[in-house]
Amino acid sequence: MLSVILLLSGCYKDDINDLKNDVNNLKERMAQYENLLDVLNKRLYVVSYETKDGNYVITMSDGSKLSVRNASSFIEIGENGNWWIDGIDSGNKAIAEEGKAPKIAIGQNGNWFINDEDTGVSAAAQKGKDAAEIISVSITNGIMTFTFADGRTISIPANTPEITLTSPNGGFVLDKMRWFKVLPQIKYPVGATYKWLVNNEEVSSTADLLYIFGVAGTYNIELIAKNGVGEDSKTFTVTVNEKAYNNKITQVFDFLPAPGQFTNELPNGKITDTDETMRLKAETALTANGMVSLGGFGGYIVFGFDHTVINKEGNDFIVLGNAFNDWAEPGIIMVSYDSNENGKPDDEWFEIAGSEHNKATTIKNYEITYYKPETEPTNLNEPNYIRWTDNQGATGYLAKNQWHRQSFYPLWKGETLTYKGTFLKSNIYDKSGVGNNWANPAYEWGYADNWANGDVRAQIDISWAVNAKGESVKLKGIDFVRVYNSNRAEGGWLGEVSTEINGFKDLNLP
Ligand SMILES: [Ca+2]
Ligand SMILES: [Ca+2]
Ligand SMILES: [Ca+2]
Ligand SMILES: [Ca+2]
Repeated sequence: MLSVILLLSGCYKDDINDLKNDVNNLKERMAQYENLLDVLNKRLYVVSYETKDGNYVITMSDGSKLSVRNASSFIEIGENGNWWIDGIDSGNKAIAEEGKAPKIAIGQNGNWFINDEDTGVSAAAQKGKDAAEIISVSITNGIMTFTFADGRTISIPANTPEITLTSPNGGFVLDKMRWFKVLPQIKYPVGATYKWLVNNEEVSSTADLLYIFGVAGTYNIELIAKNGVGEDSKTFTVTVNEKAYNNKITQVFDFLPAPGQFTNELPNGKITDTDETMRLKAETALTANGMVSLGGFGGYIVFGFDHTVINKEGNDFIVLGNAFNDWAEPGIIMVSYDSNENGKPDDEWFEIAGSEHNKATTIKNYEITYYKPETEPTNLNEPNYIRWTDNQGATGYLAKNQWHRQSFYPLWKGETLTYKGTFLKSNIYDKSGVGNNWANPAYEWGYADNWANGDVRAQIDISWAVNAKGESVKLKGIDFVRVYNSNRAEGGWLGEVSTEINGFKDLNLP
């Protein structure tokens, strides 16, 4: 190759000397790049460095020495974690997934190649640009950075991540179906990836572990932290004890029905009641397998259990209601877990996205306001009973019906009540055609008080949960459930569509 160039050039001696010098320069530069590449590819780390005759001599973890004086083309790890070449994002990740180091090489055309792909960036010196001197070497957070006179830098991981994890003598002990949280301290976390193994099965890829054991036993846990330099790991054991739980609602945190024919009846409500006495009444009813009604659109309840409901493969729970053939009163189910560990439902909520979630007729962020009637009507079937307006520009009245003589408006509340949520278009229709037999067929799946409790379509999979942005989330378990009525509809003498709740069944428990 060289001889061909020399023969073709066939020029004066000076030119040939210049050319020789150029070639020698190129060779030197290439040798320096080869050294750098070697370091990057082998994922070595720096043990020491010194300055010698204007060069930086860096001793690597395998004992090899790297001498760097200047460079005119360089590689660094950018803030986005990609390899950057001469200030250009190559689009290739520097921190390899699955622990596989990216392959970096100079190709036959003189360009940088990453994972056998030509980046189109020349590794050779750029014309008219002087080679820059290294002016400083620093180590911060396990990253060694060489800074050149022109401000450019090369960064190399200098340390393996180090895990510090304090586990009690004899390991961790807890009951089954409880959150297990481990927050290790990581020294040199830059660019580190994590792997948590429970009995050799990978369960998490975050630095912290949030896990829940469904079955009693002894478990081996391992955390592996890895970066380009190397890896550290820690192992410990967790003893999970057997424990008997109640398969039912054990706590009601919040209860506010919307106006409806069972409001003030299921449970009983009086003008002297408060939010707290009503919460307690709902809790008393539901912990004794009684029933509460949520009233018209938006009426809600928030409840919890004496254990965490695990998201296992397939369906996980049923919110029990009183749906029967052709009479569904679908409630939207929200779920949450106690991420701040205070035992209260003040954490992020996720909606169980049932069969209606993405339908064109579904209205997200629906709001309805009900107005307290000034007096109770003398007509026992007063059609213009409780006025409502919504944020879609609609208005109307909830009708009174003779089967329920009490006030339909929550007696312990003020002049107006506003409820928010996702509005689902009701399936209600007049089956008889003459107004004496109404049907509200169930939605396909994913709601409360929709299918009969024994029907598999009443079962809920926690994996259907979505966040406020509508993105699917894979929760490991839930501690809290919120149900609200999703329909604003009336079926003649049957009254308004109002979700009933009379319990909860965790499909993990007997
Ligand atoms: Ca599941
Ligand atoms: Ca909480
Ligand atoms: Ca009802
Ligand atoms: Ca019902």
